[in-house]
Amino acid sequence: MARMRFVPLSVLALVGSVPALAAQSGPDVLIPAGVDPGLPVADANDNRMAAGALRDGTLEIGLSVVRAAWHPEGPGAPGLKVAAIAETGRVPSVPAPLIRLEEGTRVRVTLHNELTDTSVAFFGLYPRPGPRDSVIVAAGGTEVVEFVAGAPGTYFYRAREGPPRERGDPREREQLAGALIVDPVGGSPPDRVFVLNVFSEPVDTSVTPWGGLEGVTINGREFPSTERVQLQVGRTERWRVVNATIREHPMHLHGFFYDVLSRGTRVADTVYAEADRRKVVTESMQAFTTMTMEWTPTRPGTWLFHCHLSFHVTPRLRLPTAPGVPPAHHTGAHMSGLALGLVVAPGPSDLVAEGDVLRVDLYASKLGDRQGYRYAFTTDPDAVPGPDDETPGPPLIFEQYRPVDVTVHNRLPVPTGVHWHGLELVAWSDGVPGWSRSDGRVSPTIEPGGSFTYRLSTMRPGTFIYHSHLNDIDQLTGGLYGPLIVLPPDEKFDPTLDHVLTFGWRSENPSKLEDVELNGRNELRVGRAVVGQTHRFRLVNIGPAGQIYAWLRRDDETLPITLLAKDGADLPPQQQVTVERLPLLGVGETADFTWTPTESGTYQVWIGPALEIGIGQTWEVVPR
Ligand SMILES: [Cu+2]
Repeated sequence: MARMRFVPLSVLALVGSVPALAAQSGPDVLIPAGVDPGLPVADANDNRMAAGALRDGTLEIGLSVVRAAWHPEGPGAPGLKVAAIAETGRVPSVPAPLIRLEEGTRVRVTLHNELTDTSVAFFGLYPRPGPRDSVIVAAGGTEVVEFVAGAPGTYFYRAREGPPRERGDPREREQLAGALIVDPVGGSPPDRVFVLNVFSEPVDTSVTPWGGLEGVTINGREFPSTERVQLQVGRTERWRVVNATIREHPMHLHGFFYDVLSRGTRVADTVYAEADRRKVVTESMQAFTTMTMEWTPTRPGTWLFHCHLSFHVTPRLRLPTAPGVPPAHHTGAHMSGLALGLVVAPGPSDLVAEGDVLRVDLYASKLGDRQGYRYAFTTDPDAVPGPDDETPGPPLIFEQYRPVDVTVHNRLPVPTGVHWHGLELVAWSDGVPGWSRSDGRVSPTIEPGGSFTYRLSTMRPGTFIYHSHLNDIDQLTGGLYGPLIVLPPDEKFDPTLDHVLTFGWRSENPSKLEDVELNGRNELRVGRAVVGQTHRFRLVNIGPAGQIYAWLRRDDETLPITLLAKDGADLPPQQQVTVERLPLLGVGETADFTWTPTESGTYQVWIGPALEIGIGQTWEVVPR
């Protein structure tokens, strides 16, 4: 059996992107700060107001494509000269104007292409469920599209400049996209609509430092210029999230779980029956998909909802202040891109604590041995982790409801801060440096030589993650992460039956096996199992990007595994099903599954983006 293989193609498989094209018209696209290019300025669109007007039962909307100045980082910051969509006669916006109407309503959209040098193709203006359709508007031309809104759901429409795209040239121009919401007759419960848009030139330059010009936005703005969403303890939120981009985004909510009520594509929306809803802290949204999520803030404080892909929240996304000048690193603004700040007003907290506080010391240390420089967490102040140690950070195993004070001692040459991913905890301990706050306290940036004590709550048994939330690309690929396991009261961790598999990257641009790791290694110790025993695997994906599967295999055959939990929450019984492989797991996601061998022999647990790409662990199963 081939133990492992890792081919250069894996870069694409992991990043889910394409190689950057050569810069084409960068200087013509960038608007330096303070320069007025004489174009209409595109508004950020918060999607609270729908476009058009009802006349005799028909929704009439005019949409115009115009050249505009778009400032993803907010007014006053540099901007981009882009095509943008306006409701005819109004200022253009990113995202494009919201189209929202009731099921069965007729809509007439008059499309004006005010660009004189290129045609524009519109997509998504058709009844759902699909089929896909498009309409091309000639340069300077007008077309009318008329259709009847179909099934209620969360959809989007978009436009594209120019002739049909060529292969290998995705031309990230998804600032020309907006939400299309169809409400049931009588309307929907109150909600918010958040649209993800991306403009990039060249394509996906966030994977290379200061490589190009990007606008990577939620409702038209990059963090920290995105909206501060104001929330109340106990008031349920219903959000429709539209990924109108060609990139994948694992959307992570800090401090709370959310229920996924629907998932949609370009042509259809699937509204889940209650039994099929998912409870998650991270939901991976593939290109051109939508979701509806519902959650209730049950604790006050300042939180985040963001894409967990490090390249989509890096300050590298910022536009250069002048051509050829790297973007400034604003003090305290260590994130950018796809992040929304959430502010839950003061109110009661749902946290429960039982028993004495457990005190744990965690040391963030620099290692000099393996693969160049590495960071690691250790719980032993004198330990110098060696090549035989597994996982960059040791599994932290806690008991449900027992409060834990973890003091992080920073022995690195750089500042850091630790996020307790998936834990429902007090906001000031959530670990986003300078951001997570409540009760007059804030998670700090822990400077070299400094320390900070986080108070953890362990509200549910399951598999979670702790990881640096500062300079993610550097610190996650450096190794500042580890698994965190919460066990029900009085349950002991049994390493013979309970196995943690933590997948990460050692390079921000992996091209070979040594650039990724499972439990800090490329090759794992052989596991031992006995026929009839049930083994639990806890898979954590905490690279800066990429998506992985898990398979159980024997020779060339894949064998079934049983799903148990997602992101730390046990699946409801009807979702604990047997599958041929673990569903695709994005970064910031965890999944637990079980395997009960029925026959002796040699098996393999395979983790990676494909059956040919990844890292396997061999298992020897002996008769009972
Ligand atoms: Cu993303």
